[in-house]
Amino acid sequence: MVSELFDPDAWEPVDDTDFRDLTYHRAREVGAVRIAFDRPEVRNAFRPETVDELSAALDHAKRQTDVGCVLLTGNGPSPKDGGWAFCSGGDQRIRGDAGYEYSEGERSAPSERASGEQRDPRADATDSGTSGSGEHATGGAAGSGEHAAPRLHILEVQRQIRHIPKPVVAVVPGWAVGGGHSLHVVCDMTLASAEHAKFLQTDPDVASFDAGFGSAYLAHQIGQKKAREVFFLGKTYDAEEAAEMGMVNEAVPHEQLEARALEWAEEMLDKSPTAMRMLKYAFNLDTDGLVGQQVFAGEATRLGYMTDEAKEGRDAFNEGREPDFSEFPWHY
Ligand code: S0N
Repeated sequence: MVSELFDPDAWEPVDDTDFRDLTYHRAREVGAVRIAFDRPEVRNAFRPETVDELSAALDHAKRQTDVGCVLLTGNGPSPKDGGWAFCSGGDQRIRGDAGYEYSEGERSAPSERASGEQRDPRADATDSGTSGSGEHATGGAAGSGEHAAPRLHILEVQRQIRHIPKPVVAVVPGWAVGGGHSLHVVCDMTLASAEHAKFLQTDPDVASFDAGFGSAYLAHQIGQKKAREVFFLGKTYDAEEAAEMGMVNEAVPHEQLEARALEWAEEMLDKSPTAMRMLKYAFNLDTDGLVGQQVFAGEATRLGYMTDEAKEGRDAFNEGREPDFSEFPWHY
């Protein structure tokens, strides 16, 4: 069983992956993928290997041109006590002095497994356009020994979620806590179980602090006073309260959570991919500064390249002649 809320008729596993801390499926009828934390016995806490796999799955999803939506969720319930979780943040049991520690001897190659190809990790840095943001965290560092260093790379995954050119929906069946709370914050939208979802920031209790999107962007969503309350008081909010605050889009009966998420995906898949991509990057722009502008501009460049005007510029150069732009209007 993948998860009690998982419908095996709606999904099939993505073939070329062998994740340990995640499950990764593609919808049979819709261009959507489902990425799920699969450590329910620890409320889906992430360790470095989990983050590597999540990064690889997102990178894989990014590259599927017939996939228009990513659902990010947590499998459950816990076999130990029946508790539900989206994600409870960094696994505190393996937190070292300089980050989260890999297991002894861990040398997984999730990005290569996910993409089904042997890929030079440096290739990402030269990806064209914005969909190759060069930020996927695994770096395909398999076998190189790079994994030996303690990591704090969930922040790189946050940037992947921001930059992947399609909506990412957090589907929250239970606890969203600490770094898990921050992950739901960075997702484009959040659906939450009316019965079991709980939102909690414990960062200052364990002396960690997401001083980026997890806090400052949260303040954009729910306001400064409320965001400070979330971190400074560490209150727990249910799905209805979180929806009222503006950090959850909809509270859904638990049993219907994943079906509703798939309906949302279907809804979005009917829309124009270009419009959706430009809108996502437009929404990001004001909070992402020059990086946001660069990402948006990359997509604008892609649109420009597709025009006859751009083709004339390219062809003139290749044919060794002066470009003739006279037939193209100065639109206003
Ligand atoms: C989630 C909570 C509230 C659930 O409480 P509940 O339902 O009472 O269950 P428990 O009995 O407490 O838990 C069940 C089992 O799960 C284990 N467990 C739960 N969470 C974790 C965890 N995060 N790490 C390891 N184990 C966990 C419990 O120990 C228990 O195990 P058993 O059955 O063996 O006793 C409650 O569990 C809770 O409060 N959990 C801790 C939440 C937390 O503090 N998380 C860490 C917060 N900080 C971060 O996530 C780091 C932030 C971050 O990502 C970041 C930010 C900036 C820069 C870098 C980073 C980075 O980390 O990379």
